[in-house]
Amino acid sequence: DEILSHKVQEVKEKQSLVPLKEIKEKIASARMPRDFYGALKKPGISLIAEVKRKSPSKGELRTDFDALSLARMYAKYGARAISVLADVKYFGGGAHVVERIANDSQVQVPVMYKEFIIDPYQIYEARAVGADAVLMIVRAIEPDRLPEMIETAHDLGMQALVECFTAEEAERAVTAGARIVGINNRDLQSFEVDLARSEDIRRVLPEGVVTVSESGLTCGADARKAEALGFDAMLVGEAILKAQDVPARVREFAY
Ligand code: IGP
Repeated sequence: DEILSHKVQEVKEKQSLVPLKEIKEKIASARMPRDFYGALKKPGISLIAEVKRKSPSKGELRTDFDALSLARMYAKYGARAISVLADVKYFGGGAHVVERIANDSQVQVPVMYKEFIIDPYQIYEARAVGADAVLMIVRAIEPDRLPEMIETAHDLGMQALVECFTAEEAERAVTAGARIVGINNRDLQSFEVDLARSEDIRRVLPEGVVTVSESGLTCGADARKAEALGFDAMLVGEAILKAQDVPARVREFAY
C-alpha cells in the first residue's frame, strides 16, 4: 500500500515532466516488440529470469550486481525471457535499466517491464524503452480499469503478465482479457511459499491461458514441481541472483 501511494505520486510527477505525447513519439522509434507469449509457450517449462538489485525484505541481493551482465548471462544460459525491475525506490531498478537490457545486442529474448502498474502512462513508458511485456498486479489496479489496461498493452504489441494471489483474482484476470496469468506462490501476509495453493488457483484457468509460477522457487527440483503441476513458465529472481555461479544456476532452471 505504501508502494502504491508512492506510485500514484511518481506517475503524477513523471507526467508533468514528460507528457504522454512525448512518450508516444518515442514509441514510434522503439524497436519492434518480441513475442513474449510465444517464448513462454515453447515445450517444457520456460524460465523468466529476473534482474533485481534489492527487495524491501531482503535488501541488496549481491555485492557485484551488474544488471546488463546478468541479463546477458540469463539469455546465454537458457532463460526464455528476462524480467527487469523498473521500480527505482524499492527494488533498485529503473526504466533506463530496462531500456539498456531491451536494446542490447546480446539479449535477444523478450524483456518484461516489472513495475507496480497503476496507470496506462506506465504501459506506454514500458514500450517506449523497448519492453515486450509488462507486469500487471490485479490487486494494484482498480477493477474497472483492468480490461483497458490489458488492452493498452496488447494494442502496443506487448503482452501482459497478470499477477494473482487468489482464484477470484485469476478469474477476474481472464475475464479482463489476460492471456498470461502469473500466480504468486508467496502469501503476502505470511511470506510463506505454497505451491499446492498455487495449483488450486491454476485449476480455475481455461486452456490456452499461459500460466506462470512466480516467487520462491529455489532449485531445479522446484522447477520440475511447477512443471508437473502444469505451469508453462516460472519467474525466478532471488535463487539466481544469490547464486555464486549464476550460469550454473540458470541452467538448473532452464533444463
Ligand atoms: C521473483 P523470487 O522469490 O524468485 O525472487 O521472486 C518474483 O516473483 C518476485 O520478485 C515478484 C515481485 C512481484 C516483486 C513477483 N511479483 C511484484 C515485486 C512486485
